[in-house]
Amino acid sequence: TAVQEPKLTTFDDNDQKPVGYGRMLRKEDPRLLRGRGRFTDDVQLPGMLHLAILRSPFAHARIVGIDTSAAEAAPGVRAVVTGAALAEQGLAWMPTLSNDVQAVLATDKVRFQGQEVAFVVADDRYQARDALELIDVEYDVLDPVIDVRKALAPDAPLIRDDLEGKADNHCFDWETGDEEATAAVFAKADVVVETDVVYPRVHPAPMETCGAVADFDPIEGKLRLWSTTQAPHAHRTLYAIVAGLPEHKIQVIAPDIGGGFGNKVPIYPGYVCAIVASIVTGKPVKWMEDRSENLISTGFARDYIMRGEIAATRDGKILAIRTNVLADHGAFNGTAAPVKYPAGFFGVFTGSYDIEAAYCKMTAVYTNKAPGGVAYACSFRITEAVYLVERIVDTLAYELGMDPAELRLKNFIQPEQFPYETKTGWVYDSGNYEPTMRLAMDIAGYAELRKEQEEKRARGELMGIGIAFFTEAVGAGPRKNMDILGLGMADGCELRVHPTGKAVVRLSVKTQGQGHETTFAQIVAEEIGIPPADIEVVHGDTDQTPFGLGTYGSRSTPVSGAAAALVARKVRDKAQIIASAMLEVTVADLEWEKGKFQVKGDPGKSVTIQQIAMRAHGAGDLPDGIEGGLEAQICYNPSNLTYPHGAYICVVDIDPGTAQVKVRRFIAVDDCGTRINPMIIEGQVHGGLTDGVGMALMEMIAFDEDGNCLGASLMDYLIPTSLEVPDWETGYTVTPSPHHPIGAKGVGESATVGSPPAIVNAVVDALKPFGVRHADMPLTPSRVWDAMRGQATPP
Ligand code: MCN
Ligand code: CUM
Repeated sequence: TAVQEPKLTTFDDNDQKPVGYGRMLRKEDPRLLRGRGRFTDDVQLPGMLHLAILRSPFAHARIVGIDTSAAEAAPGVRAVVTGAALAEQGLAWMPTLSNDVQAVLATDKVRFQGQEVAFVVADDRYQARDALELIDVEYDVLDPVIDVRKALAPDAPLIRDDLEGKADNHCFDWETGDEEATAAVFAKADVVVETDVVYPRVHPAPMETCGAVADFDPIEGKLRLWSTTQAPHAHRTLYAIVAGLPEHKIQVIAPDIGGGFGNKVPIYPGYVCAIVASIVTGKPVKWMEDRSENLISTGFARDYIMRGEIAATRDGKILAIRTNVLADHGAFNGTAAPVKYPAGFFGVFTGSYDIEAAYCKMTAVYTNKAPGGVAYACSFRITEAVYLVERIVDTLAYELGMDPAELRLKNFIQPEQFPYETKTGWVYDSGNYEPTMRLAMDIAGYAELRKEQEEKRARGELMGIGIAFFTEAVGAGPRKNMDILGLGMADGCELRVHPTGKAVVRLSVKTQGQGHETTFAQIVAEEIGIPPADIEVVHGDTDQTPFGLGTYGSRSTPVSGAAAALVARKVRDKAQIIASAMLEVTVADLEWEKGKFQVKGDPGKSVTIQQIAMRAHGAGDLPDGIEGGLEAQICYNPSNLTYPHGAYICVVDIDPGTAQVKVRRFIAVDDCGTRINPMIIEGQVHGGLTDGVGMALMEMIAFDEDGNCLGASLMDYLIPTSLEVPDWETGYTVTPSPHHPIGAKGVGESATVGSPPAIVNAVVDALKPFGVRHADMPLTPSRVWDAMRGQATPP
C-alpha cells in the first residue's frame, strides 16, 4: 500500500504566509516516525567490536585486587582493561566539566554503586557481557556516606582521598546576595515564614541510553566518534586536550538522539573506554549501556536540600528571601554549568518579585552516589530555584490568609521596571507578568474553581488549586562571564545559498528531539524568504559545522537562533547589493519584501532571492568589491541571557481513602517572546508538564543505607505516562527579548521548571483542612497519607 507523503509545510495559523514562523510539521518526522532515524546504536562498521563495562556492586569499597585471566580466556574476548592498565597510560582519571576529576575506571576505590571498574572488548555484545561475570574483583567494603546531612560529620568516612589535602567531604561553598542587608530587612519584617524543602534526586531517563562508537584509524591518525552527546564541539575539544590530538584529527558525530534532557551533556567514562578500546584493538568499538546502567550511573538531577525564609509586611508585600542549601553532588563533581556558576543559575531564586534584599548560602558535599546534578530540563538549577521561591511564597500566603494569586499579583516586578536587576545581580531583559497571570486565571476560571473548592471542602472532599509563576534565565551565555572549561559560550553559524536558491545552514547546536531541523530552517526562511523546505539544517558533526557549545540550558534559540537570524541578514545584505546591480538602481532604492528586493515606489520591478542566488554564482561581472557566491558565517556572542516567564495553575483531587493524587486540570501560559513554531513550543510545553507530574508525584532516585540504588529499572523508577496526566490547557503571551535579533526567548525547559511547584502547591492546598503547610516530593500516596496524619516522611 502506498504511504502518503506527509504535507510538510502547512501553516494553519496563516495560510497566506509562504515562509517563516508558524505551525509547521517537523521536517525530521518522516524519517523518525518511519524508523529511518539513525541513532548511535544503529552505527555498524566493518569489523566492529563490542565493549561492556563491569560496575561496582558497592557504594564505597577499596579495590584489593582484580583477576581478569578467566575473562581474557573467554570466547570472543579481545581485551580486558582495568583501571591499573589505564593508569599506566595516564588515562585512569579524566577532568569533569566542573573542574573536578572523575575516575574512568576505578584504581584505588569505588565511590558509588555502578561505578566503572573494568571493561571487556569482544566480538559481540553477548560475549562481552558474559565475560564480565568472569572478572574476579576483591573488594574491601568501606562505610558509605549516603545521608547528605551526615556528609560533613567529623566521623564521616572520607570519600575523595584521591584529592590532595582533602580532609572531609566538602565539595564547595557558594553564596550570592547581601547577607547583612537581608538580615536587616528580616529584622524589621512583620511576618517571617520558614520552610524546609527537599528537591529529590531524579533522573532524566531519556528513551535512548548513552553510548558511543569509536573508530581510530592509525594510518590517518584520526579518531571518529559517534556518540550520544548534546555538545559535540565541547566534547571534541576536551578529548583533544586529554588525548593530546589536534581537533582536526577528532571528528565527533552526534547522530539522531533519542532524548537528551541533560543526560547527554557530561562526558561519561564509557565514551573514553570506547576510544581507548579502539586505539588498543585497532578496530571500531561500540559501547551502548543498558537501561539499568543508565539509571544507576549517568548524570542525575537536583538533590538540593533547601531551607527557605521569606519576610513580608502584614498586608502581603514581600520584602526579602533567604535560603540555605545543602547540595549533594555525588562522588565526583560532574555537574555541567558555566565555570563561574558552580550552583548553576540558582541565583534567580528571587523569582518574579520586586523585593528589597536576598541572600543564599550553599554548601555542596560529596556522597557515595553517582555524579551529576545539572540535568533533566533544569535550566542550570533554575528548577530548584523556582520550586523554592514558589513554595515559600505559598507558605506566606497560608500564613497571611491571603489568596496565593493575589499575593503574587501584588509583588510582581512591573513592566516599566525592565530591564530589572535582581538583588542577586541578574538582569531580567523583559517581562510583563500580570497579563500572563490573568490569562492563566481566565482559562482556569479561577474564581469559580475557588467556589467549587469551598463547596467540596464543606462536603469533606479534597480538592486543591496550585499556582506557580516563574521567570527563567536561559541562553548561556555572554562570554564575558560564561565559559565551560575555558570555552566561551558563543555559537557559530554558517549559511550557504546554492545557485538554484536552495540553502544549507550549519549549526553548532544539536537537536535531541526539539525539532531544530525545522525551526532553524524557519528562522532562516523568515529572514531571506527561501521556503523552509528548501533549507537543509546540518548539525551534530564537528567536521561539518562551526564551533559552538551545544544544546542545553535552552540556549539553542537564544544563542544559535540569534546566530541563524544574523547570518541570514548578512546574506541578505549581500543579496541586496547584487539586486541593485540587477535592477540598475542604488542599494538605498531597494526595499525587502519577503523573498524579493523591489524598487521603492515601483514594486513591479523586483528580483527574487532565487534569481539573486543564480546571479551571485552566474556569468557576468558583479558590482565592484563583491565576491561571487552567496554565503556568510558568524559567531554570535549574546549580550545577555533571555528571561522567559509563565503562569501555571494546577487543579488536583485527592482520594481521602487512598491518598492518591489526580491532576484533574493543568493550565500553562508561557511567554517565550517571539514564537517561531507554536506547534513545537506546545510540544515542548506538553513534555515538560508531563515531566513535572513525574517529579511532583512519582519520581525519586532512592538509596538504602548501604548505598544500593533502589531505582535501577523502570519498574522501580516510575516515570509518568499519558495515564497520569490530564489534557493540557495552554495559552501564551508574547514579550519579545529586546536584545535578541528576533525577540525570541528559550522555552525548552520552562514547563519542567514551572510545573512541579504548581502541582505541589495544589496538593498542599488540598490538604489545608489537615493543617498541612508543606510536604516533600514525590507526593506518592504514602507521603500524602502521612501528611494527612501529621507525619512528615523523611526524604
Ligand atoms: N522555539 C520556538 N520559539 C521560541 C523558543 C523555542 O519555536 N521562542 C522552539 C525552538 O526552535 C526549538 C524548541 O522550541 O525547536 C526548543 O528551543 P529552546 O528553548 O531554544 O531549547 P533548546 O533547543 O536549546 O533545547 C534544549 C532544552 C533542554 S536544555 C532540555 S534538557 C530538553 C528540552 O530542550 N531536552 C529535550 N526539550 C527536549 N525535548 C525533546 N523532545 N527532547 C529532549 O531531550
Ligand atoms: Cu539542565 S538539562 Mo538541559 O540543560 O540539557
